[in-house]
Amino acid sequence: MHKKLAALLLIAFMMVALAGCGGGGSNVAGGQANDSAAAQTYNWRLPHEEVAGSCQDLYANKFKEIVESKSEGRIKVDVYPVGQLGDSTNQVELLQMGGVEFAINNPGATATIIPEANVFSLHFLMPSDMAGVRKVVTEGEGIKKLNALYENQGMYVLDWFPEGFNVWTANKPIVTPEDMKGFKIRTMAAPVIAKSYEAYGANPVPVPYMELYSALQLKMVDGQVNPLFAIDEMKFAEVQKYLMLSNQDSFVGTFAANRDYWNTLPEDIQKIVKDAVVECNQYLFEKQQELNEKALENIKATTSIEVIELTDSQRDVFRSLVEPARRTYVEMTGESGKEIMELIVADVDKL
Ligand code: 6CS
Repeated sequence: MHKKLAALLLIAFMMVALAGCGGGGSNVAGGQANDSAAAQTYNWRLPHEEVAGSCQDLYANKFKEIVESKSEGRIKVDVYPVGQLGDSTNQVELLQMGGVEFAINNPGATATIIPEANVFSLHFLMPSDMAGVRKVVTEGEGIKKLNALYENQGMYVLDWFPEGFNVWTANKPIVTPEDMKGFKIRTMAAPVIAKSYEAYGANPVPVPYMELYSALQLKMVDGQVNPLFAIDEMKFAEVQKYLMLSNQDSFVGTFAANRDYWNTLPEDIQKIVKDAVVECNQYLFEKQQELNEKALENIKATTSIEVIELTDSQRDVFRSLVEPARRTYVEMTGESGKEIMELIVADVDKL
């Protein structure tokens, strides 16, 4: 209760502070009203939680570059990396409340507000190749339904993009569910992520991303789960002994606007944004592959971590334990979540 109050106060404080550094516009966000619509300028804030050069940062800066150039200076975007405006949960609340115009988040951070977003935390649900994941999150029927739920919550989703497969790092080898028994694994704070690891016998612990390195170093947790690029850039491999290429689920990012602000934008500006997003999605798709490949090479070359590639039959044993998490997901989300999950399963088959 106190924590929630403190978080709301923090967000209210940040919204007041941000009102000073944005465009100083007349409504929710930073659009400045000038004499004519054509002369109107826009100053947008775009926070994300990753470090410079990461997937979300590359996406955000590509977006900035394109919209600033296409609008011939009418749009200015300020990118706030590394959770400068708060951790992923705060960022979602800021976006919902109009404290920022745009933000990059991920379903792990929206899963308590939109339980259906937990669908991406279900293991072995999405395709086993990134091109397939990209198709499901950009062209599928399931994602359309999910986007409508984001819109009900004040967020207008513009894009989803894959950032790579999630893999495990640990202080011991993990190749069977037996190895997970009692294992303290740091996960994002989403109920279905926790349930998935509990089904393997592990003890999931939520820790903010920015505090994870020290939590691993101080052995407050035994391991964690993230894509390779994050493990490399956040230096988690320095403080872990084993890296398991487990690929049980994929990490996807969400690029969204504050819904009410989005609805105030004229069509030509919305078009610049929508066109930019198509380019950013293609750009990031290539970049995430490059970043994740290079990350693995770099981790091998610069740390003593032992890399273990799980075999198909080892992954199948984990796959056989996914039912409790799927049940929890359906219990939490009811018909709407069930429908989204079934649509995604159908999308996977079709796409
Ligand atoms: O594990 C996390 O919390 C985070 N992981 C990534 C790859 N991006 C941001 C996110 O919050």
